[in-house]
Amino acid sequence: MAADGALYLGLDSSTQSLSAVVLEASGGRHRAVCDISLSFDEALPHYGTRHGVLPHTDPAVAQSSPAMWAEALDLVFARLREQRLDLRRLAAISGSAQQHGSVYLNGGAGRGFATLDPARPLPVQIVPLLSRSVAPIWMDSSTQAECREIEAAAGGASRLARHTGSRAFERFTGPQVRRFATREPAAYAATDRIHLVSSFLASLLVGTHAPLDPGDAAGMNLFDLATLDWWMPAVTATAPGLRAKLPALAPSVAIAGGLSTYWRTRHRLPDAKVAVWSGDNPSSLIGLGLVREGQLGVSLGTSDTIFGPMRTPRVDAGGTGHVFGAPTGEFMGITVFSNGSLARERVRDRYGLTWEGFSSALDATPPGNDGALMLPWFTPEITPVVATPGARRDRLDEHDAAANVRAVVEAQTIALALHSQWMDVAVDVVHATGGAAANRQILQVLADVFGADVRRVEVGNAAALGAALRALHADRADSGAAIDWADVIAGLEQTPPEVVRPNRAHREMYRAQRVRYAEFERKEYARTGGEERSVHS
Ligand code: XUL
Repeated sequence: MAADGALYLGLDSSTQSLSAVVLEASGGRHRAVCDISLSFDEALPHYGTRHGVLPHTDPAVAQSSPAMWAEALDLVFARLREQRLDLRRLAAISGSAQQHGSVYLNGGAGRGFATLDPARPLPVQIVPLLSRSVAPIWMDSSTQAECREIEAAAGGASRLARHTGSRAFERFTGPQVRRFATREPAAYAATDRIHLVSSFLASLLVGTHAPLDPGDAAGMNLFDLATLDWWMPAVTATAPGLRAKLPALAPSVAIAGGLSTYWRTRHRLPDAKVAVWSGDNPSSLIGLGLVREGQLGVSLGTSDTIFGPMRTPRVDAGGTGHVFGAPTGEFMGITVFSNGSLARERVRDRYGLTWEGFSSALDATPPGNDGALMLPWFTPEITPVVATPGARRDRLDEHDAAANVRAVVEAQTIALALHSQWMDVAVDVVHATGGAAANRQILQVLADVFGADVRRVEVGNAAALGAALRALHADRADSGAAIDWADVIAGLEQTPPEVVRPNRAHREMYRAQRVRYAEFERKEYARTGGEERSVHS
């Protein structure tokens, strides 16, 4: 058992901000005592990012700054010191970061990490260690050619997906590395180590090259989910000499090291353990309390996302889903839809409604919408891949505001169910989060379509909270007092979630509606420019 009053810090370096959540453990329970966030654009304007991204003339290119992430880490510790926390009680730290982004370091990095001078600012010490000043991030879509080349060289999209959990995706690290190696061969040759954002930040904390966990490594198109090691056919297909430049791998529960002198001296911190970092999606899984197969998470935000633990790494033959490692040591499936809030807002605005009006429209219309259907592709969609935007309607009057509101909500929910079928999970509960989860009528549709209880889980920052819980879990395991993930989640003090139960009759009706929707989607997809990206090819 850790001493009562022990503190656990979880960090999350997302696209736009760095967040920190501190948990205090006491009597087998733990509660959040601090939750802060700093926006890169606002706190560090000298890097010139917009929403955390560096400006670029090519709209397909999205890059950010490793020096900025490092400076933010320093700044967040300075902010934590202002929080009236007794940081001498800090037992362990873990973290997560936006997935897929890569940081390129030269041969001096190992020694550089070990000898950071607490008297000097971090960025000026980090810049000389970089072999590439910028880091490509997950919003980049410039690597179409590299994706095709890697798939071809690794034996096809299907084989790549079977091993790594995903066909080649533009934003994944492997295609990004290939582009860099091809376009800037000298800088690639000068690269000694390629970190993900998560392992780069963990390395700064421990003062040595930190390992990658299976959660984040699986976002690279390089990692074999079956062997939990690099998959050499993909590594070889990606870039010359790449194997030697990849970080070590370690289970999510591993301790990467202790907090280095830089942090202990500069921020007067104790010799806290640093647990291996992970990607923000695996970390959010924990933050939302999803630790066993059967639980699903649905995040209704800018994009809609469905994800959940899987005992074994089953992959999506449809080519849109991903499998990552889960912090529990098992796996997680995830499917992302680009038409989330954007589509809901389009419908709301088109009919001049407020959100209250949107809810009233749902109340005023029958579940199943008298058979009216919509395909909610207001902007280009990624699940399924639809390049030509525009909503499609079947037996739905475009002028009927209420029916269109119900149609968009039912369409999005049925799409969530259809495109998560590949995970092959018997769903017993759905944890819903994100802005639109505040709408009870939407949660009812979710419960009816999935035939499962829906719990509305509202946490400030799920990824940072998940990282703090991971720090606690790793510390206990390292101290010889391991606790089950279910107990870690049960021990978290939270306001009890709102629970919405499914209606049996509606569930039956939605089963039939789902078959019609799938048929409509298949037909429209084929007719109006679905892009052929199945891994069956
Ligand atoms: C997941 C993905 C995003 C980033 C955002 O595949 O690209 O969710 O992790 O932070």
